Amino acid sequence: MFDTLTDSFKNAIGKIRFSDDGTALKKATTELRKSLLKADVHHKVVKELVTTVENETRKMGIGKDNFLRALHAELTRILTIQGNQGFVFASKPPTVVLMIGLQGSGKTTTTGKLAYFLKEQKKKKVMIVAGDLQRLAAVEQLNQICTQIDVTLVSDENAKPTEIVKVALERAEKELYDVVIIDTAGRLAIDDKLMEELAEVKKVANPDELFYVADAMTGQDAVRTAQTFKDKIGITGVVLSKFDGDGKGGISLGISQQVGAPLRFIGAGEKMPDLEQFIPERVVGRLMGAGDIEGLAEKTASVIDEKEAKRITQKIKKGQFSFNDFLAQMEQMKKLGSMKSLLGMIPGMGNMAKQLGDMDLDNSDEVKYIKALISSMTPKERAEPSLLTNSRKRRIAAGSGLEQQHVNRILKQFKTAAKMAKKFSGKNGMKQMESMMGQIENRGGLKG
Ligand SMILES: Nc1nc2c(ncn2[C@@H]2O[C@H](COP(=O)(O)OP(=O)(O)O)[C@@H](O)[C@H]2O)c(=O)[nH]1
Ligand SMILES: [Mg+2]
Repeated sequence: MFDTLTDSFKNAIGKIRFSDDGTALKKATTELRKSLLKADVHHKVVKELVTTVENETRKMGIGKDNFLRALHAELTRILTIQGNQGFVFASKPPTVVLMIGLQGSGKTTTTGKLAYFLKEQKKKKVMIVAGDLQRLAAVEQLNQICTQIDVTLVSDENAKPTEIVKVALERAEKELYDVVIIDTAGRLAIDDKLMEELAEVKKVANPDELFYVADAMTGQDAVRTAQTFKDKIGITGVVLSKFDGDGKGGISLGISQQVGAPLRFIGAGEKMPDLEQFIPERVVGRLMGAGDIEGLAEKTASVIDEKEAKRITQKIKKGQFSFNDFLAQMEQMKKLGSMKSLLGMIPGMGNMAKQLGDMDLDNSDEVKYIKALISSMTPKERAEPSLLTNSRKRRIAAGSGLEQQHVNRILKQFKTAAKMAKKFSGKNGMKQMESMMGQIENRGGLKG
């Protein structure tokens, strides 16, 4: 997710080889400045960061460790803006969130993602309110999202946004909702009449949070527009959407400072799980190549049922991993969002994530074939892969519409995977895994 930025820092750090070497420090800061600018970090932010890092390193004594220390401190400082971090619940529920921003910035999608995050990871009762009633399509879009993630939607195409909000809040209070997220109408550009309407909605909603959704692809434009929203309505947090489309990611470093409100979430994909909390401390770790173990643990723990995970681990250890377990695992993986974003959180795996690209578990052909194959098996066959004789394989091939050879290949892969899993679940499993990954990376086996 922060590949380009992480590379920038790595390159700069690499320039400092010896202690007390002023020329090396100059080289490092020049490299840092150049690559940050190239990554689209705002020039003022770059200047401040580079100057501070240089001065602080000199003060502490030139050397790699002190350079790293100074960089760490400065990154933390520029990312930490006064205000809430991550998602903060109001002392008295429901926590009311108003989503604002330009049309097409990703408000509606982010509304759904945020609801999904709160429901799945924080186990909260969430309501979404359709405050964008200008377009029928907008309500329909929210309808689809809410059905998909199973969250209550309050909407009424014949009422004014302020009326809907009033009704929704009364209901939220009565039915003990934890969070109410209000999606609002888009504006193509700053428009006085719509701003007034938004101000009215704000008055009625009395929100705990005003999240400004900025499209990362529009870069500095998003930041400039934020200022107007801030002056006219107010902003308590920024959500950066479409971060997956912004190859450089530099905007994430400057936006909190520039808008004067903390960056709270990053959206990196069109699917509901593609939203991550932006916690400065953790992000700095990732930027400096140390991974985000806390973030990963949080994300995994919320979707993986602990008991189920234990059960599966036991089965793997005994070599009893079945097709049913495989399907269950696939479902859990899907909830975790893209593989790529997960890999990026593991220390040292950032490079691999970059090479891997996006593995789409929903739409990959291979996954579709495997599912077709498994659904053509009898329950007994699913539970006991060793039952699969040649005649059974022929029947399954016919049933799933796959070639016999293809069926054989998938089954063989499955067997190998189950064996590997068994091996890795043993005592030195993690070590073996690491050495294997190392080999792959060294060979460049994942490139292309
Ligand atoms: N790739 C990608 N697309 C996104 C993301 N967030 C939103 N979109 C897409 O951007 C378009 C506009 O989003 P929408 O939520 O309707 O914007 P709104 O007008 O502000 O409500 C839609 O096609 C979304 O699927 C994201 O994080 N990544
Ligand atoms: Mg919308």
